[in-house]
Amino acid sequence: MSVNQRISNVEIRQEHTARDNLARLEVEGVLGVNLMAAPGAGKTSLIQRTVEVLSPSLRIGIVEATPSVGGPEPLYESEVPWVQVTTGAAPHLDAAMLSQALRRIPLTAVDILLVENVGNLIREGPCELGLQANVIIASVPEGDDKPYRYSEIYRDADAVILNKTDLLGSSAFDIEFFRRGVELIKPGVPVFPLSCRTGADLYRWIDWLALTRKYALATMTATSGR
Ligand SMILES: Nc1nc2c(ncn2[C@@H]2O[C@H](COP(=O)(O)OP(=O)(O)O)[C@@H](O)[C@H]2O)c(=O)[nH]1
Ligand SMILES: [Mg+2]
Repeated sequence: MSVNQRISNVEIRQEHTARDNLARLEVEGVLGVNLMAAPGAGKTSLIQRTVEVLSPSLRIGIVEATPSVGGPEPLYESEVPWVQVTTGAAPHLDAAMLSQALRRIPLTAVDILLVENVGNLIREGPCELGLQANVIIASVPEGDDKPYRYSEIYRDADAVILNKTDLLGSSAFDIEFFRRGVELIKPGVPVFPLSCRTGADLYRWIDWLALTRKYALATMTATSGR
């Protein structure tokens, strides 16, 4: 078997597993959201804020992918279903790892599953997980050129968050340049500048998430005939 064939077999298996993951989420009426960002952009902070605002009216579950075990975890209230997955040398969480995590999360007690992917902006290997939405979190200290430099991953985005807007005044970040970059790569994708630290404009992300869950649920119900 050639190397190319082996690669494509892995991709086929991953795609199969991704579809299976999606089916498991949909049967339980769960919206799965893949949060992608560079390390330190604010994935964990955004999840914490989202839990604070939405729980318990919408029940959040969390999968946190980290390259290695350890750190001052868990970072969430004990009643929030939370599973940590160690990815080792893999650049991203993959469908098989997510599949294992889904077995450890009580999906019947979850409305929105937030998946904190490994901090990495390089799109590498089969990245399809079987989640319904991809969200990229950029942050002001990283600079305003990220959409131009990491266009592959921005192409996958259903929404883009610009975190740490509390630092805008003290940096040379040009928010219009950033927005133009996102628009160039993925026309029409919503951009939500906010601050997890101060809570400023957080509601735009929360509204989008709740609405996306509502539409996803309507689609799931229509397809499953429930
Ligand atoms: N100034 C500022 N710092 C933030 C904000 N959100 C997160 N941080 C800080 O950025 C660091 C990394 O945040 P974290 O959520 O752990 O990022 P992650 O690696 O993407 O999960 C922490 O020290 C946070 O306190 C924000 O809106 N403003
Ligand atoms: Mg984190």
